[in-house]
Amino acid sequence: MAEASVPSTSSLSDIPRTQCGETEKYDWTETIQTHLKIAVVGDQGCGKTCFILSAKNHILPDPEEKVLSKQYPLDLEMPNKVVAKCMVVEADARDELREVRMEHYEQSDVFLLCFALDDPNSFKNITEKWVPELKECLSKRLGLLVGLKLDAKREILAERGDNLKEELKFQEYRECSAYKGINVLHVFQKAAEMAFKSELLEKK
Ligand SMILES: Nc1nc2c(ncn2[C@@H]2O[C@H](COP(=O)(O)OP(=O)(O)O)[C@@H](O)[C@H]2O)c(=O)[nH]1
Ligand SMILES: [Mg+2]
Repeated sequence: MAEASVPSTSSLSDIPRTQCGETEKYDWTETIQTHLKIAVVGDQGCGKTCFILSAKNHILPDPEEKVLSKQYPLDLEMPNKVVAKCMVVEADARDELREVRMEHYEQSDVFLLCFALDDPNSFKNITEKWVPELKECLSKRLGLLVGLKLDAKREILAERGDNLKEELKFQEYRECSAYKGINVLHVFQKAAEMAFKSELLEKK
């Protein structure tokens, strides 16, 4: 896989912030010359790396590849063939890396809070670990709740995901499978769309 081209975590300051708010207006007819920063958050093992790689390469990721806390440039095709240039960050879930995560959160425009649909513990940790950690940032920015591993034996019903989304006041709840390539790109496109539309709304 194209590992060599992935920037390391140490180059946080190299990542351009979203400049969408600086443009006069946004419509879906111009290429977006900006980097929207999307943070992917959730328990170790819930499938974050495969989820990102699946969106990036449109292929089945190698499950043996261990990639931690990396940043991935991702060009997303939006309506009217507009390209949204995104930087996707996988937050390393290890407890001792909280400070690094906080630095990423500060710079992120939208958060994908992920759990594995076959792992109730990762679902529980959305409420018990990740939302409390993200609290400050989430009150100001956008959050999507994402159920990963849709192809695996489901332990969390879609209804529970929907209910949690309502309870936590997230904008969306989506489910996808990196293994089967189901819905993965849609989740990122939704995140980008929400972010750009909210920038627009703030300016009104
Ligand atoms: N069934 C299934 N397993 C997955 C999927 N995505 C990842 N996995 C597996 O879940 C484990 C953890 O995946 P990984 O992406 O490294 O999780 P991370 O620690 O959150 O980055 C690996 O064994 C993957 O093969 C998926 O879409 N379906
Ligand atoms: Mg990972």
